[in-house]
Amino acid sequence: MTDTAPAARLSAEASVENVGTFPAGFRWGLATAAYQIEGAATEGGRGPSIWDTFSHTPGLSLHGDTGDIACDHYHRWESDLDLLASLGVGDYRLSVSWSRLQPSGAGDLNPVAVEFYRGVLAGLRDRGIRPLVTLYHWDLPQPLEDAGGWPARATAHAFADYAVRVVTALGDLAEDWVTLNEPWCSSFLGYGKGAHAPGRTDYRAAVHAAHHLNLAHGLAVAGIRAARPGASVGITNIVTDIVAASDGDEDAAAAVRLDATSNRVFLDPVYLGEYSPAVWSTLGARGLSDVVLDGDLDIISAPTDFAGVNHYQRVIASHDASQPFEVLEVPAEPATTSFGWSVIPASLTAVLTRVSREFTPLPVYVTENGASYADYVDPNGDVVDTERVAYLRGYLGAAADAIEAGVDLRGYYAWSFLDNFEWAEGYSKRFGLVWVDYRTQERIPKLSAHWYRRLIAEHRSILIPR
Ligand code: IFM
Repeated sequence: MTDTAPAARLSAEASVENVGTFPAGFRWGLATAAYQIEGAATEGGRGPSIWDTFSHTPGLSLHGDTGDIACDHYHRWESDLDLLASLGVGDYRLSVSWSRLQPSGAGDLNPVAVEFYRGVLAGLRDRGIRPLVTLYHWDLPQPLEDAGGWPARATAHAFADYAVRVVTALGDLAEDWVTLNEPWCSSFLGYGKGAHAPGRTDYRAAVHAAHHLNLAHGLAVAGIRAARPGASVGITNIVTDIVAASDGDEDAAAAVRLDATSNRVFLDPVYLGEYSPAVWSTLGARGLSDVVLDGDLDIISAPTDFAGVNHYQRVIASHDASQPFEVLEVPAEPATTSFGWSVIPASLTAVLTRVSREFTPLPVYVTENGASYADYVDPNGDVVDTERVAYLRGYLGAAADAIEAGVDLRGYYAWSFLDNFEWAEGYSKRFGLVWVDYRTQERIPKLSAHWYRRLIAEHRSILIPR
């Protein structure tokens, strides 16, 4: 990618200077997920996942959008990897599709899918880009949902079996593995609120799903360790910055409950080997005590190599008896992304320092952070996303503040490499540093892509030793 018009428009406030100081070896990356970019939903032996079913159900995804074609990355992966390399990133977080690799949810992997992912991973290697591979980014094979989905304990064992097979088949091409992406979304959004696949609205089932996702992670860690002793493995959780709406006792208690259901139910068992009193008091009688068996917490807390943190929001919690868990949550102000999410960089510093101080001394990666804006192609053919540049500048500065405060932060993967299928919001929300024209599949690096490339180049030359 050459510096063209947008790069020339990098203004003083968008300069890459003074963003912060990052240690030697810091991983500068971009992130995607399989269902959001691949398309080719019925090709190469791929079977349906819960997201195919959900997005094809009238009324569930905006405008009826589906991931059938998405960014057509399945057919365009080589030119996409060229584009990625041209952005100067040394690291790329991708996910592999369970329903492509193991369409029935059991048994041998689909050789066509294995060949596809081996091509992608070898392509990254050939371009000098280090992959971080997520094994589950929400695309549960539909047959497993039909058999009970994540509320069923058997799904945890199915995931561990799948994970071992994948790491065995691909592990010579990737060292770094994330078991699950944001189990909060898979459980509470998918089975409780019903806003994500499979679209169920049963919070008891959601709590069962949360525990079984935690168990799936722990079982997979053990299996991966046995199959590939050299692999580096962790889990990625979304960590939300939660603030009580007032000093009152009721709102403070609501904030504790929201923290229990958003953060602690996933962070506690993996890093502390327990569900804390806040989690038990919020979720014990709402389903957790139904499913936690002797020995589960030992499995779930199997040592990992790093902690993945996805961060998007600060939310304000207040007591409201009509809401699930009696908590009303609203985005903090300023809520200026096109999703209505807050833009408060200090919340990233807060969650990183919290994870590091309260939960784990492990190296931390920001495995996702980014924002959707109402980007458009201007009459010059450019996408001048100054809001996203300001966002990245602010949040990377906040990441540097966390390092300064002692967090062992080793990398940052901006969400996302490409505009893509934003789940129930379809194609209406653009998070990419690269614009995708979904009609022609043309890619246009936005101003933010030029900025990020320049930032990476600058920071490579002003590294401080760790
Ligand atoms: O697009 C998603 C991604 O799949 C998971 N984390 C949040 C992103 C933005 O909503």
